[in-house]
Amino acid sequence: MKEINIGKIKDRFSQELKGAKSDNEKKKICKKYIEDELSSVFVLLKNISGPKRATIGKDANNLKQFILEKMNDGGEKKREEREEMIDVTLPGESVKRGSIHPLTSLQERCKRIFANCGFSIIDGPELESEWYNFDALNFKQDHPVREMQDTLFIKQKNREKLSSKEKLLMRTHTSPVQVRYMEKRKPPLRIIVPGRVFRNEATDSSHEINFYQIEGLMVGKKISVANFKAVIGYFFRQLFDSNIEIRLRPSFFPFTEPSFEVDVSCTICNKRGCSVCKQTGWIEIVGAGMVHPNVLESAKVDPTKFTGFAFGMGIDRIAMIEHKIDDIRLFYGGDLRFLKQF
Ligand code: FA5
Repeated sequence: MKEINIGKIKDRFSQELKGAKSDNEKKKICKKYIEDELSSVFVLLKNISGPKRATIGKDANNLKQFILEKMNDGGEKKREEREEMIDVTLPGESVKRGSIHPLTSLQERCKRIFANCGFSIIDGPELESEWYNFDALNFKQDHPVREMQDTLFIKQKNREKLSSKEKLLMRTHTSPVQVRYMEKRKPPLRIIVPGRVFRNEATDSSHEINFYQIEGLMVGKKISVANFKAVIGYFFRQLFDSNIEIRLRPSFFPFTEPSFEVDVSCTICNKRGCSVCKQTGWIEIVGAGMVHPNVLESAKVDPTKFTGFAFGMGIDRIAMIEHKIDDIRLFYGGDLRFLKQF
């Protein structure tokens, strides 16, 4: 009986395949080896017995697998080539457009309203000194009133030996810019200061550790609470529709005397009470008052000649009222499903 040598068949196959000039020719060779050569090997195998039959059978099957893989090679390559081709007739991918963050657009609108009443827009540093954030604003050293605003202090070497002008913190409000500005410019003056502020406090639906304020300051001769009421009333009428109600409540700030807070009726629950307004029907938006004489003096402004009002309003809270958003944390979560709505 003719000796079966699978190794030799494989060599012949490889040799022939090398000489093939096209995919078609390659396919034909593969087919020939599977259908003719290997088929006759399998027929011959029937007459062999014992371990020899098992070895040849295994080798023949491996060769069949090898030839089948070679046969698919051409097709595989073609598919890859097809995938690499660029179909210029396909429609292009649409570019996803971003949108302006609701807090940014609200801040821009607020700036425009105040600018229309003659207020200049001023900037100040977020990394502030204890002097401007507290001392110059009549927050007495070691007085519990400093705890009104939980502060993020900056770690500094030998901090206890530094003066309050050198000790650094993240500003807790935009009010330090009042003093910074009055040191440089003399009254009459009208400014607003939009900016980011930081507080070391627990967050909830209406409190964040990082939020935005707009500070307002108007100083001149005979400036009174009546001027403040007129300005803030005008501002809210411009910003909201007339359904919004506003109320002034007496309050306390070390840097204003008298001091008050401005509340706006809660649009989220229509004054029925909800988690945002803490069931009161009102949301506190603005802290304000007549600039304390000590603050004017800190900024070298003569309190016997000039008076003024100041206010600080929370932009985030206004945005919540405007868009009926019941959790301040949504502004900072970066969830595009939320942000895309604006
Ligand atoms: C102040 O920050 C004073 N500097 C305001 C001021 C300025 C008073 C000038 C007098 C003269 P207050 O801590 O109340 O005050 O904050 C002012 C406003 O910021 C609040 O009415 C509220 O709208 C907003 N606000 C305060 N804390 C938070 C917070 N954790 N998250 C979001 N908004 C806040």
